Amino acid sequence: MRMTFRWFGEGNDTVTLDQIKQIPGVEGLVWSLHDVPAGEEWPMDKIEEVKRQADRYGFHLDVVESVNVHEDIKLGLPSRDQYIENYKRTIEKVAKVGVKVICYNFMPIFDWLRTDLHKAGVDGSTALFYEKARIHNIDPFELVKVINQNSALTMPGWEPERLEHLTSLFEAYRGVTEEDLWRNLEYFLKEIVPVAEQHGIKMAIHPDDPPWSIFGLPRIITNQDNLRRFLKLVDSPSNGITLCSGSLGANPDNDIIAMIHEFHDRIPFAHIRNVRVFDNGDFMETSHRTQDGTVDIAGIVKAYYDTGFTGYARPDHGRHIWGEECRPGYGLYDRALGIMYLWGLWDAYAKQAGQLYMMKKE
Ligand code: DNO
Ligand code: MN
Repeated sequence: MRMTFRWFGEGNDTVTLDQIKQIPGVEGLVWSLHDVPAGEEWPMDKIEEVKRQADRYGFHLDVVESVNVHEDIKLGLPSRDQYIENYKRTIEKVAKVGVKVICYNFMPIFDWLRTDLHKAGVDGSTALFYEKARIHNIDPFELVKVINQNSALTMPGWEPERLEHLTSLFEAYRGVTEEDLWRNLEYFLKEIVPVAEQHGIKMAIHPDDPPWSIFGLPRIITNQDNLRRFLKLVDSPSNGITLCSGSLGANPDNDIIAMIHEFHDRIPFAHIRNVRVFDNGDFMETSHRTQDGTVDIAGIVKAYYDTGFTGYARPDHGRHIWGEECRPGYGLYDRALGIMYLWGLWDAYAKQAGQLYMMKKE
């Protein structure tokens, strides 16, 4: 397991590289060019700038999260070909700074969605929260109004200019079925996976979060059967999964341990985090500790250990603790605690197997 930490870039993150450097066992930054709109080719000078920053600290940039997919690709519009060409050029460019894995998602319109970014827990921390009934009762065409009235309902990772186009985006998706989305995903993969292969890069799709349809939009990367179908669309090591235990874990029917055992050679990147799912379908993000949520983190780390996982991992979201002000879900403290929990589990399994090696005396 090669530990990484997501960093949103200079001036775009409250967490500094000095701080990340002191978290035990973190080798690399999970990065992106967050100011380049989806669909555009990434400029080489901006990529090199991140590379220089990482080099100063000895961090690798092996994992990009995300190169976002333009909506026209997901919609299968004729204009997709130009956006796919741009995507290929971006793959070629990030390969030049050593990238090995590109995380992306194929969710229509929204990335992860929550109803409360600062829901208070009993211990005084706050965390991301999803109230199922609230989302399910919203008519998509009323959504823009709701967002304007209630800033708590936000779409992280969203550029404001896209929000303005929400109504027309919903119009565009009218009548787009899950099967259409599968077809459009297959078309995209058949174009880009060969380019990724040529550059030694593994594409790694992130599951839908939450893993079910919202606002009537199709969502397909949601469960074990669909992940199996996904991997068969293009049967190549460069067509892989970012296995996110928190996203998939929001549906208690998902057996993430079984997924690791079935798909282990196609998981180049692991997001490990816990959520607590309530009986009414609401869920709250928690600490990484197994007992704090409904996702068996200890079992998941064991499954990675037992399958000889050598890919990249990161703690996914964390709570906001000790008064930290940060990007929702992306503070320093709880993610650092999460990393130590993951290492604790991993090292205990390694020790048990007689494979935990100490530092050599100099
Ligand atoms: C949620 C996060 C996601 C992820 C993107 C990847 O679990 O990890 O926001 O970054 O979906 O494209
Ligand atoms: Mn994730």
